[in-house]
Amino acid sequence: MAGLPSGIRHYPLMLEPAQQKQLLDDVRQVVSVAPLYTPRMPRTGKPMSVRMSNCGALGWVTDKEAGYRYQAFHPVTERPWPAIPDMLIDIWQKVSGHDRPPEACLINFYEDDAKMGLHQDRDEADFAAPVVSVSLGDSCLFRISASARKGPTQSLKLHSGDVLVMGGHSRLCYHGVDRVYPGTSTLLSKGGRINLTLRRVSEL
Ligand code: MD3
Ligand code: FE
Repeated sequence: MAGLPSGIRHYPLMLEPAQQKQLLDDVRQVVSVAPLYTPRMPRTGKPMSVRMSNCGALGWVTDKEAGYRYQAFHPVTERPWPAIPDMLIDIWQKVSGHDRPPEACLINFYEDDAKMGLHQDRDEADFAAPVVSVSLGDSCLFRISASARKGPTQSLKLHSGDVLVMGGHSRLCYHGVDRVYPGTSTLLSKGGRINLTLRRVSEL
């Protein structure tokens, strides 16, 4: 396959190491209020290997009983999500090409053996807005399909400080994380990978 699917943009090392450290501090502050929890698949209740939290007006959550959804409060503490850190709002303004600020920021934490199966992101009412993703910590092997159908895929390594923007035709492409590469970053002293995804959820 030649190049990335149209509408996807990769900004390698958009954040320099000092900015990565600042953003990591911000994320630590968020998860001190809104702790990482283990999400569960709809119906089966099978735990995901990635642990999650959120910041912003809305957060993406999943559990056995009610499945995938956005809600304004943490599923365990039942407290509202903390605000999205300014650095992430600035990144969204630089790269999204969208007038309105992000409503949701999903925080995914991958330990050495965590992965995320191929899926589409379609729990948002507004597919006109892109999804903006920021990676911190260990590198990973990311995989994305060529179109909004299951079919040929291509792989891309994502490293700490990389930003990925999925807009236009790429917004509904299947994608996932096949593996994390332990020991590839010193940002997190105990290792692991953090991915932050910024989104619009509601229309207009
Ligand atoms: C391509 N997260 O949270 S980020 C997710 O690295 C998710 O944690 C992965 O997939 C992670 O839903 C991938 C990059 C990403 C995010 C959203 C996309 C790629 C995307 C939406 C459409 C197409
Ligand atoms: Fe996704």
